[in-house]
Amino acid sequence: TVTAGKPGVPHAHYILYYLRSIFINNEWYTSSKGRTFPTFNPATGVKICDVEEADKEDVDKAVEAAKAAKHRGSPWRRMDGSSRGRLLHKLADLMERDRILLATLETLDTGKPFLQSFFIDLDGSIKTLRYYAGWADKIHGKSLPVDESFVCLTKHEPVGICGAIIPWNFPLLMFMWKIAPALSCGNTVVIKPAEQTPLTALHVGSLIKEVGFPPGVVNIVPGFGPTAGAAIASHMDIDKVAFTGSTEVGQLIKEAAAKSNLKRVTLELGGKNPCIVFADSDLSLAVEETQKGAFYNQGQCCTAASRVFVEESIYEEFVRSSIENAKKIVTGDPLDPQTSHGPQIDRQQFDKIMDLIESGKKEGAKLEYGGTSVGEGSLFIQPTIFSGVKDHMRIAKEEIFGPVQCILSFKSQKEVIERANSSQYGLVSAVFTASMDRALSMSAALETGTVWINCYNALHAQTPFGGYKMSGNGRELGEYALAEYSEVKAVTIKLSETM
Ligand code: TXE
Repeated sequence: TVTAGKPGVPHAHYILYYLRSIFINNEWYTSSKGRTFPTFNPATGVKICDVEEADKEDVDKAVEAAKAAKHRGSPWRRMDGSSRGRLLHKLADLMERDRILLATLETLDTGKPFLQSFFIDLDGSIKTLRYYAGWADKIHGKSLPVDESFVCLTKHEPVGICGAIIPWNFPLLMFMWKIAPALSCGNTVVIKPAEQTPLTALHVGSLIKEVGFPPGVVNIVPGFGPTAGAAIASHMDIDKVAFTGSTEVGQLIKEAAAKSNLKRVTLELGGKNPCIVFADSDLSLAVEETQKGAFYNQGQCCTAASRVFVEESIYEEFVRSSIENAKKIVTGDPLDPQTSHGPQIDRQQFDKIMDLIESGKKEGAKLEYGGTSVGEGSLFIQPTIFSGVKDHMRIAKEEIFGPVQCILSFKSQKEVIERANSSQYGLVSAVFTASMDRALSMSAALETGTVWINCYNALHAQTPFGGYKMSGNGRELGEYALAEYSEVKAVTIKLSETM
């Protein structure tokens, strides 16, 4: 065991100490296999530090801690909802206190521009905590009118131990999307950050301890997917697993859940999201929003606007304006406040994106802008625009997860609905039009969990988020997420006499 002193306001030595460790029972542990793994700054390729690598044994230890923390009579189990809410608010307060530190760590570990980390990731994370803090004492069942002389009450109880496996594109935000509703409902958590980006999660571990969450309520196991991740998915004592990542791994998670203890599963997977721009739309708004959708976070978003369908009559003008708009993007050092575009996360993702760009060129799409990497050996890819994209091309079908905007043209509303829906994915879509009538018919026709009208990436803690089809199962955020983290118990009482 590594015992760290009282955190207080974090200072450099303390941070370097705990950032390397596994967080179980509010203590810092070394890896039971004695292994570490490096985490790199993708903007420079320089190693930031080595982190203790959790494997199955460490996951088992974390699950034991989570089990003890939710046991009958434990402080967490006996805690009032309002007190749980206060702890979540206090965690949000400490994240506000450490906002610069967390945003800097997030930028170092992911390569995303600092101002985006500071304003978007931190803001979303803090708001998610506060939103679910508010719910903690408002989660309740119903009294049901049943036949004959019975009274039936429903109670919403925690599911138990919730496993969470999260990706590297929004490490802090995904951490909060998972733990905030889970804790609000009274569960305990074992969470695995992505191997590329463990650092902000570990700093949050120190804040969880400082806030005073009882030991074992949140346990953080940095490590790899096939080892620590698979151990969570197949654990017999984990009651639910929430996963965000690739569709392929989502399928493995569901299989592992089925083959172990039939734990509940929620999945937030890939997307190939259609944006439909009608000729009557505000063109500059549509250009700006669809491009933000395509390039935000270097295109590494499950919500990426990766199929932009533009009505034929405005197609050329739209492509021209998109190119002009892309010229304003500033690629560079993510810590520089001027920068709006950083590197991809790692070589594997970089190679996948470059391969798809090459396929676009080979299959006959017109490369209008970008299309190459920036500098020898770096992980930066220029924002890239293809026009003349056809539905059968790989870039129109596969999730690119990089800064590549594919612009297609369409003639009629009926046709574009068919084409937008002909995908295995169904995460988000967007419609740009001046007609609310058309916007509403389109929102009914599109097979996606979210439809944005005249906006893009408009995510709120209050609004449910999740996918149709192979984009996932279940919903995160909003009141809907509470159902994913609660069991419903029916208590039926026989009355001795009816009044
Ligand atoms: O994802 P993985 P990768 C998509 C995107 C990207 C592709 C591959 O298209 O190019 O997936 O990215 C853990 N059992 N998205 O390889 O592998 C892993 O350690 C249990 C979309 O990074 O799915 C990490 O914590 N867990 C996406 C998490 O799964 C396993 C975000 C995600 O990694 C595991 C990221 C296993 N067998 C990628 N294997 C989104 N929806 O936003 C891996 N993991």
